[in-house]
Amino acid sequence: MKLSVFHTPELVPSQGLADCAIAIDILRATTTIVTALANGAEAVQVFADLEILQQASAAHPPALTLRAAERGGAKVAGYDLGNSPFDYGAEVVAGKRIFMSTTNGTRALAQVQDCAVVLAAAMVNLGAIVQYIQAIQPETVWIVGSGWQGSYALEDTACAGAIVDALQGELINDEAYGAVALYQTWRDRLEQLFTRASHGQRLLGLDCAADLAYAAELDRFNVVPKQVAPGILKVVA
Ligand code: 3SL
Repeated sequence: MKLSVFHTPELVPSQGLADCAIAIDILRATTTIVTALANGAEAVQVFADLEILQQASAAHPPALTLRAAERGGAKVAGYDLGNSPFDYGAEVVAGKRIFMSTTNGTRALAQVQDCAVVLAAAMVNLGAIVQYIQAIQPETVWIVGSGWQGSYALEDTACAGAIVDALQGELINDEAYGAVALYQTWRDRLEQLFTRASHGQRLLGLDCAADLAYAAELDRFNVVPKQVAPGILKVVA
């Protein structure tokens, strides 16, 4: 198994596709997507653009629809949900389709949506993702961090490193080695790492300390979000 890590969606090769792509946005989009699906959401459908989200969600039965949007860490006015995993309890999301747009995480998913298998990973479902990859044995795997507006994010790379570390495949690029080293250095202090990260600092400024602790928790859920149609993620049966 050939494992490549890309720190941001912009660094994903423009030529060729991987057999499997894993998108990561620890703070907080993929942590929240995993939570929504674990709590019974029918699907999460992701959009880079809010206008397209509005059009697509208008065609879905209103009683089964929730609109979620975040910009700059805050919920966008007029939307049902923001991007905190604490917004996505079973009493809110069960049976609903979440139409979601976030600053970076949904862009990472969009960037790899043509790969044969597309998954969303976070620390909260790390073990489930590793087990799934081990079961399907793709030849090439891209692990893609969302970063923050085109730049590197420590927390996404730490999760990428945890996945590479567990899979023990062939490391294809320097980023994969760097990611493993970062994870091995911080594996017992992930919450501290997230607190030092620039986006962690941004979220602390928005009073989201609990979200950082939540995102650092390993294996809270045994759930694998998988793309079933472009931009639509459901739980792997
Ligand atoms: O950039 C994103 O996709 C978000 O996860 C950012 S935030 O954590 O909601 O600020």
